[in-house]
Formats: sequence, structure tokens, C-alpha cells
Amino acid sequence: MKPDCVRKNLQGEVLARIQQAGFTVVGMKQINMTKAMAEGFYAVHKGRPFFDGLVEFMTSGACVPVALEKDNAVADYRTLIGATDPKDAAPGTIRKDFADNKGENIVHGSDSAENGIIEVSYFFAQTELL
Ligand code: IDP
Ligand code: MG
Repeated sequence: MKPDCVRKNLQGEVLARIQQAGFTVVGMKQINMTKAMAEGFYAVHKGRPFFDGLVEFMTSGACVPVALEKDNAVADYRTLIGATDPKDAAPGTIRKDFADNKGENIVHGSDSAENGIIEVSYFFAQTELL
């Protein structure tokens, strides 16, 4: 959950939707990312025109990283959150209902199971996971 989610006090509502969709919460915490952490997390987007704004946004307040588990997790989570830009997101999705714009879009989502494992290990030690 991104800083806009935390600022809007939507952590509970967003997490409830995720759990109702059948995901198990394997790990969860609240953190303030440093610039270096945000740059590293989004390194794949380095050089894109939105990169600096994205890092600024992701360090503008607390984030709530959540490690999730489910069969078909990546595809099902993408369906649940909707398109990157809330204007393009399907009705009833988390981003359609809560996000302001393409940059401030409430939640992150891993794009593959492989990257999901890397991203979970970016935020969580083994002792912090079920
Ligand atoms: P995703 O979060 O749906 O996987 P990505 O394309 O991987 O979308 O982009 C990562 C994040 O970078 C987005 O969630 C959004 O916060 C930001 N972002 C992506 N494209 C744009 C853009 O065109 N303008 C502003 N921010 C963007
Ligand atoms: Mg992505």
C-alpha cells in the first residue's frame, strides 16, 4: 500500500478487499522508505519520465508492504487492483474506487511470481513471514 493509501486511511478497507478475494497475509509492516530504497525498488523504471516523481511520491509518507499468498496470485491480484491508471481501471477495482491518478494509485503489485519473491525479500526478513 502506497503513501496515498496510508494518508487516506484506507489501509483497512484495501486489506479487507484483498482478504475477501482469498489472499493470505504472509507478512505486513509500516515503513518510511528512504530515497535509496524507493530507487532500488523501482530500478526497472529508472530513466522513465515518471521515475523521479514516483520516487518522490513513494518517499512522501509511510508505505505498508504486504506479502500475499494465493494460487494464481499475480493475475488475481492484478484483476483486483485494476489498471495502473484509475481512468482505465475496471469498475469495482481498488484503483478505480480509491486512486486519484496514474502516479498515485494506492497499491503496488508484483508483475510475476518471480519478482514477487524478490519484492517480498526486499521488505521482509524470514522471521517476519508466516
Ligand atoms: P503497475 O504499478 O500497475 O505495475 P508500472 O507500469 O509497473 O505499473 O509502474 C509502476 C508505478 O509507476 C505505477 O504504479 C505508478 O505509480 C507509476 N507510473 C507508471 N506509469 C506512470 C505514468 O505514466 N505517470 C506517472 N506515474 C506512473
Ligand atoms: Mg509494475
